[in-house]
Amino acid sequence: VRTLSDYDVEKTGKKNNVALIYLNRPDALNALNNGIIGELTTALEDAQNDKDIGAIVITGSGRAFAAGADIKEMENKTFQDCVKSGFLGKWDSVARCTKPTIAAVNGFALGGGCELAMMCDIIYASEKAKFGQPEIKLGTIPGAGGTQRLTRVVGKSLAMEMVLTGDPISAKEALQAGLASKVYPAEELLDKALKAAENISEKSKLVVNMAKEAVNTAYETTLAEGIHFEKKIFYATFATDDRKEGMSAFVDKRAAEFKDN
Ligand code: CO8
Repeated sequence: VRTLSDYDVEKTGKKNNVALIYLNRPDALNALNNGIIGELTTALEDAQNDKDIGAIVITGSGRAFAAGADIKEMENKTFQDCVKSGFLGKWDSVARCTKPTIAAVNGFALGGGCELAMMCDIIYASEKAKFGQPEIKLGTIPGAGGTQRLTRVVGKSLAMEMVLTGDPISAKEALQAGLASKVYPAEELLDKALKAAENISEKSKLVVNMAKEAVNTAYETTLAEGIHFEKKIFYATFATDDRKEGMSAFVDKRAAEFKDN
C-alpha cells in the first residue's frame, strides 16, 4: 500500500490483481485540484505498468466521489492563465488508460467529478450517489466531457436538463438513463466494484484490452467503420495463445488458464 498526500492506492483482490485508488481529500469533498489530478495520473501509470493488474477501481473517501474541480483553485484564474497553463491538460489520463476502469461512485459526483466517473469504463453507484454538472450555477460550463460524454450516454434531453439547470440526478435516475450500470446499498458498493474488477482481471488481459478498445470505438466512429474494426480485432484474437486456451478449456470442460499472451 502506498499513501501519498491526496490519494491512496493499493493492490487488492485474492490474486492481488486489482488496483484500488481512493480520491482522498474528504474535507473538501475530494474536490479535484492540480495535486490530486497529478497524483491520480501517476497512480494510473503505476497500475498501467504493473503486469499483474487487470482492472482499476476508483472511488472517493468520505461522502463524495468528487464534488468537482477545486473552485477555490479556479476562482481567480483568467482566460490567459487557462490557455498558458494548459488547464485541464492532464484530466484525460483516466480516459487514456488502456486497462479497464470502474468508478465506484459513493456520493457526490459533480462537475469534474461526474466527468471523471464518465471517463471510466463502468460506473457502479451507491444509493447515496448524486450525479450532476452544476457548472452553469458558477457561470461556466463543463470542461472535461460533461457536454459530450454525458450527451452520448444519456441523450440530449436529460443532458440538456442537467447542463442547463445544474441540478443533479439520483443514483436511480442515473441507472435508468444508462449512466450507471448498477446501484448498490452504500455499504456494498466497493465490494461489488472490487468483485467486478477481479472478475475482469481473471480474463486474458491481452484480450480484455482488445475488447475495451472495440467498445470504445463505438463512441468514436460510424457504425460501418466500427463493425469493420470489430471484425479485424476479432480476427486478431485468433493470433493469441489465450484465444486457443479459452476454446480448448471449454472443449476439455476445464477452467481456462490465461497467460496474457
Ligand atoms: N471545490 C472546492 N471546495 C469544495 C468543492 C469544490 N468543487 N466542493 C465542496 N468543497 C468544499 C467546501 O468549500 C467545504 O469546505 P469548507 O469546509 O472549507 O467550507 C467542504 O468542501 C464541504 O462542502 P459543503 O460545506 O459545501 O458541503 P454540503 O454538504 O453543504 O454541500 C455540495 C455539498 C452540494 C456538494 C457543495 O459542496 C457543492 O455544491 N459543491 C460544489 C459543487 C460544484 O459546483 N462542482 C462543480 C465545480 S466546477 C467543475 O467541476 C468544472 C469542471 C471542469 C473540468 C475540469 C476542470 C479542471
